[in-house]
Amino acid sequence: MSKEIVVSGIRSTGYLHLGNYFGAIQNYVKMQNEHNCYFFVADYHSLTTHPDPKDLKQNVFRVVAENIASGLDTEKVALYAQSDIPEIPELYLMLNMLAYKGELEKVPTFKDKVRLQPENVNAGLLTYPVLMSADILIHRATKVPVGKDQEQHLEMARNFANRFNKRYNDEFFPEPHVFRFNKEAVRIMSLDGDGKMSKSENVNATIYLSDGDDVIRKKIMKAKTDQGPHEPNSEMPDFIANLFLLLKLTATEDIYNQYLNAYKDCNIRYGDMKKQLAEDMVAFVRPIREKAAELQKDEDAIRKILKEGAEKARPSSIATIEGARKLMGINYY
Ligand code: AQP
Repeated sequence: MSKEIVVSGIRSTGYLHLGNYFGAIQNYVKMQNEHNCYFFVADYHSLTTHPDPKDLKQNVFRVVAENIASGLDTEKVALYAQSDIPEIPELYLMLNMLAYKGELEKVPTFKDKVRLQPENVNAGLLTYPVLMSADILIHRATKVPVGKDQEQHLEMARNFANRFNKRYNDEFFPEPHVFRFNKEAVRIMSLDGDGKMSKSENVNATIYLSDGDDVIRKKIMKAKTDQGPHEPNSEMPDFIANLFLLLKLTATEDIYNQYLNAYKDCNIRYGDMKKQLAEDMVAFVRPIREKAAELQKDEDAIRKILKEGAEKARPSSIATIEGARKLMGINYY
């Protein structure tokens, strides 16, 4: 039986963090044995914020190194740079003809960006979900391991696939769906309780896979807490639930349960909990950081990985574009 096709990407907009790890990469690693996986560095997507050309290569190479250091095996998956697959922008152009200004303007992530960078509301920002759809549909993928923040973009990818099918052929693109191992989507909040951990925002309250031991300790000790619950079994505010989530993801079950019970019984000591979390987090991040740093020293090896990744990703991209061109009537010779 042929393996199901999986696609997912990470933008080269900075240092990877716990949100990228637990929201995306951890799922990539779990999927790599059973699926036909295409994972890419979304360097075209990062251009919407006009990065300095001097930084781009380093950012792309770091994303590759941090993915591998987190357990991705390039013998098992295709790991490539989006810009090495020319069929992606071609499909993006085709899908743009099926995407409407009104629906793109309503996308919450677009509205956020308009608020954050009012001086640079470019067409690339507006059509971000179309490019993301092209990234996925180019391999006719069915499973897309992404964080909760990307669910609406996936819905748009399904809409574009269905519109194409309706217009040109009923079955050309399968519907892509969000995939995750646990029912609940993981969303890692920033430690100050203000939004999510992010590559380019909340940097002092985001834990990066490249953070040193003491930086991790300091960030965790400064995490937002409150007075603690006054009644047994109180509901947690979201910033406290986030600390418990991080503890669950990195500590042993016994330790997690010990603090959870203390919370339920109203005798939680956040200082102790943070110290525990800091040590578990240091132990979790350190091997990834060290391996990623080692990998980044050998640029030729990273170039080779990207080149081989593109070679693995091109055949299915070419097949999709040839099929789409034919269906659309762009076949003159
Ligand atoms: N805080 C988060 N919690 C869970 N999942 C997250 N992801 C990102 N942040 C969190 C998931 O990571 C994957 C790659 O994200 P991306 O690079 O494509 O873009 P993003 O979602 O915009 O991530 P950042 O890190 O916040 O980047 P910037 O600061 O550049 O905007 C996606 O699967 C995403 O769901």
